[in-house]
Amino acid sequence: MAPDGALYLGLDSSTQSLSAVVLEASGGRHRVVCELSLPFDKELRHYGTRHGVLPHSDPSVAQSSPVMWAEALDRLFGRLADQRLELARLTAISGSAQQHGSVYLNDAAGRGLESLHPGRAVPSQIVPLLSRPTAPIWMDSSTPAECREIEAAVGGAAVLAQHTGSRAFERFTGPQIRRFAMREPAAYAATDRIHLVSSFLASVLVGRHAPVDPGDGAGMNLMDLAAREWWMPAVDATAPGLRPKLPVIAPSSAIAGRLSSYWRSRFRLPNAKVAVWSGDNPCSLIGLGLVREGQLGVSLGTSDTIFGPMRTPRVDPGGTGHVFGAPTGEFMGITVFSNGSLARERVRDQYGLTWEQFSRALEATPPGNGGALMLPWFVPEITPMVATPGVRRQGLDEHDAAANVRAVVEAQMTALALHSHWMGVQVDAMHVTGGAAANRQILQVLADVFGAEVRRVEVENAAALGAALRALHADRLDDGDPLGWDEVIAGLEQPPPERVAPVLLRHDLYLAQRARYAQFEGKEYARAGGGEESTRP
Ligand code: XUL
Repeated sequence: MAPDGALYLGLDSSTQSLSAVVLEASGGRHRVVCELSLPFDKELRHYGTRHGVLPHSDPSVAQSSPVMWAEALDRLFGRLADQRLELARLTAISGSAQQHGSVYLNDAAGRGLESLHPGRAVPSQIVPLLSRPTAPIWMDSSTPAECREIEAAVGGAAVLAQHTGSRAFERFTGPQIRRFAMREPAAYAATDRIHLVSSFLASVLVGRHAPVDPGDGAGMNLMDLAAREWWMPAVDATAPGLRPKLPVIAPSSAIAGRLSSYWRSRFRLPNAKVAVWSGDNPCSLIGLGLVREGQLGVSLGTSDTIFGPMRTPRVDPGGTGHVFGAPTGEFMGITVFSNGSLARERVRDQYGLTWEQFSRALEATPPGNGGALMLPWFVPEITPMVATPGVRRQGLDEHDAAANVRAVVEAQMTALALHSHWMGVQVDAMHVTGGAAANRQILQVLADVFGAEVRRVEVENAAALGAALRALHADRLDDGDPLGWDEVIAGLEQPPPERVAPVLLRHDLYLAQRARYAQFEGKEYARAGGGEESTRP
């Protein structure tokens, strides 16, 4: 049992913001006592990001700034120190981060991280440690050639998927490393360590190179999923001399170190433990309380994702989904769509609507939309892979605002159902999080499309909450007083979730619509050049 009064901090460095959730333990239970968020565009304007991404002339390139992420950490700790939280009780910290993004450090980094000076803010001290000033992130789709090269070198997409959990994906770290190594060989040669966003930020906190966990490591196309070790055929196929540049892999419940003296002196923090960080999706799995196969989570955020625990890894034969490590030590299946809230916002803005009007438009239109369909590819899509964006409509009048609102939501929920079938999970209930989960009309469409009850937990940030729960779990394990994952989840004091029941008649209608949507998607995907799919597993 966690000591009474112990505080556990979960951080989430997502695409658009850095958030924190603080849990307090008491009488064997734990409850959220503080939630904070720091949006990058607004609070760190000097980096010039839009939705957390640096502007670039090539729409397929998406990069962000590792220095900005570190500065956000500095600011957030400043903000936490102002919360009257008695941070002397801070026992353990863990973190979550957007997956796949990579940070390139030179050989001064080991020493530099260790000796950050508490009298000077972090940015100027991080800049000299980078061998590449920017970090490619998950929205980048500039590496189709590198994907094909890596797949060919290991014996094909199916072989890569069998070992690493996914065929090669443009945003995955391996193809991104290959592009950098081939295009900027001198900078690559000057790179001593390549971190994920998660392991980079953990390193900044502990003052030395931190490990990667199997959850985030599986998003690299470089890790052997079963062995939880680097898979050398993929490492060799990716870039020359890559192996020594990769961090070690450690279980997500391991302790990476203690808060370095920089954080302790600058913010008067105790010698708190820092548990290994993970990706936002593995962390959301825990934040939503999903620790048993059969449970499914949906995150409606910048990206829309659908995921669930898996006892044993089952790879998607269609090649669109992924298998990652789960923080429980088992596995998780996941499918990611890049046209999440960005697509919903585009429709809202195109018709000059408020979110309130968007909801009313959903209410005012019939389920099934009179047969009208939309493929909501406002930005390059990951599932299915469509590099050149463009919205497609079938039987849908572009000038009809309400019908377009319903079409984008039905398309997204239908795509979630269509592309999660491979997980083979018998769905009992859907656990939903993310900004758009606040919209009851969207949840109703989700419930009707899946024919399952939808539960919305009130916590704003499931990934940060999951990270805080992981910190608690890792701390107990480290103290030789381990808690089972069921106990960790059951001990969380939370308001009961909002429940939305499916209307079964509508579910039948949506089943028929799903088949039509699949046909439309298949046709347009092929037209967009997706014929390459024949090379996929
Ligand atoms: C997962 C993915 C996204 C990012 C968003 O594969 O690409 O969900 O993790 O933060």
